[in-house]
Amino acid sequence: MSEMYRAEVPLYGDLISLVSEINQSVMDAFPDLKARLERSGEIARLGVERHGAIRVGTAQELSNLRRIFALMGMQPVAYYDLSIAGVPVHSTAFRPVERSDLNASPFRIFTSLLRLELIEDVALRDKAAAILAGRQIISDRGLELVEIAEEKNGLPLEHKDEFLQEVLNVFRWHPNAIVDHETYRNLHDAHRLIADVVSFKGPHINHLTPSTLDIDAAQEGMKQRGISAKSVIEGPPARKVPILLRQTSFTALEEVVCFTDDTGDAQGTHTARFGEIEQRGIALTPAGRTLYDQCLAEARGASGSTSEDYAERLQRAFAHFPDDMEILRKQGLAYFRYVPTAEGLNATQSDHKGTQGVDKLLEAGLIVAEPILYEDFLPVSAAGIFQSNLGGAEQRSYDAQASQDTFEAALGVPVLDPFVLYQQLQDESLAEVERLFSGG
Ligand code: OOG
Ligand code: NI
Repeated sequence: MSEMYRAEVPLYGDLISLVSEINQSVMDAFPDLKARLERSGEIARLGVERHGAIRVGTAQELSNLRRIFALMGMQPVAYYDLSIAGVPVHSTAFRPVERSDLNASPFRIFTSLLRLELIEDVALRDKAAAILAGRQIISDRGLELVEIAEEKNGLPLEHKDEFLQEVLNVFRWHPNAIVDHETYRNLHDAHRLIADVVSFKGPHINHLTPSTLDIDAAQEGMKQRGISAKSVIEGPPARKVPILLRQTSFTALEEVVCFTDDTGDAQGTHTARFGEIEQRGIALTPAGRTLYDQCLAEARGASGSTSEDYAERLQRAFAHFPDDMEILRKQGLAYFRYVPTAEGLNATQSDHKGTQGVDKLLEAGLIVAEPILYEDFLPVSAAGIFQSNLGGAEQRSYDAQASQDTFEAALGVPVLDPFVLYQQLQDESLAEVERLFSGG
C-alpha cells in the first residue's frame, strides 16, 4: 500500500525520505535512545511504521473491512466521536494488539463511518444512501476469499497474493466519480467529507503517516522543502519525555476528477488526500489521560488552537504534567514494561533470587522500566487533522451524541478498550518479573 500511495501521491515519498533522515540523525545524536529502541525491539518497526485512514459510508462496508483486517491480525481498538468537532463521522482504528505483532508491523488504519443521519436535507440524505447502497467496495472475488479464509481459520497460502491484490484495490484512488457534477456539489455543500465518502467507487486511502523521532525537526523540514505544513502540531507540546501522540500534516492536494456527466475536458477537482507525520510517546493510564485532557483544555480555552500564542499556552498548561519518566511511573500516570537487565538475569540464576518488590529490583538494577508506546489516536488531534485537510475554513457543529452502540452494531463487534490492552502489557511483564525473581 505504501508503494501504491507513493505512486499516487509523490509528496508522500518526500515525507518518507525526510523522516528517515531525521530518525537517523536522532539515533546518531542520542545513543541511549537508540539502545532503548534496540532493547525493546521497536527499532525494527521504525522504518516501516505507518498509519493510514479511510472513510466508509455504510455499516456493511465497515463490517466487511473489519473481517478483512481481522484476517490480517488487526482488531478495532477504541471509539472516537468526531461529531463534537463538526465532522459527521465516528471512528475506530484497526491495529495489532500483541507486542510481538506490534513490533513486527505496527500498521494502524483509522477508519471512519459516515453518519448520514447528520445530513439535514432529507432528499439529499436519501440520495446519498441510495448511491452508497448501489456501490460495492470489495469485489466478489475479494469477498469469496474472505469467506474461504474465515472457514479455514486463516488464508490458505496459495491465495495470498490474490487476496492482497483484492485488498489493495479497495484502497486505490479512483479519479472517475460515480456521481454527476451537481450531485457532487450538493453533497459537498452539505459537508466536504460527505462528498468524499459518497462520490467515489471506494474508500481511497487518504493519507499514510510515517513516524518520526523528532516531529519539531520534521515540521521545520517540511517548511524548508516548501511543503505547506499545518500551522500547529496537534497534541502535547515538545517535552523531554514524549507522551501519547504529536501530529502534523500538509494540506490536501487538489486532484482532477471526472464526474459521470463530464465530457471531454470538463473536469472537476476534489481535495481529499494529504500527508501527515507523527511522533509517538508513552501510553498514559486513565489518570494520566485525565490530566492530559485537562492540560489540553486549558491551553485551548475558547479559541481552540487558533490563537497566535497557542504554542506558549500549550507549554504553560503542560507545566502541570510531570516531565520525568520516574515521576510518571511513581505517580501511575503512564504504562511501563518491566524487563530484567543482564545483571538481573544472572541474579535469577544465583542465590540472589528473592529480592522483592518492583522498586527494590529497579534500585538494584536488576530490572528496568521501559515506556509502553501509545498505539492509538486522540480525538481532538484527529479533529484538527480532519479540519486542516478539509480546508480549515469549514466550521460546523452537530448536536449529535457519541453513539458507540450504533457504531459497534455497524461494525459487528465491540471495539477493544485501549486502556485494558496497555494494562495487560504492563501486567504480563510484572508477572514475568515475579516469576523470575520470587522464591529463592
Ligand atoms: C482521519 C483523520 C484522523 C489522525 O491521524 O488523527 C487521523 C481522516 O481524515 O480520515 O488520521
Ligand atoms: Ni492520521
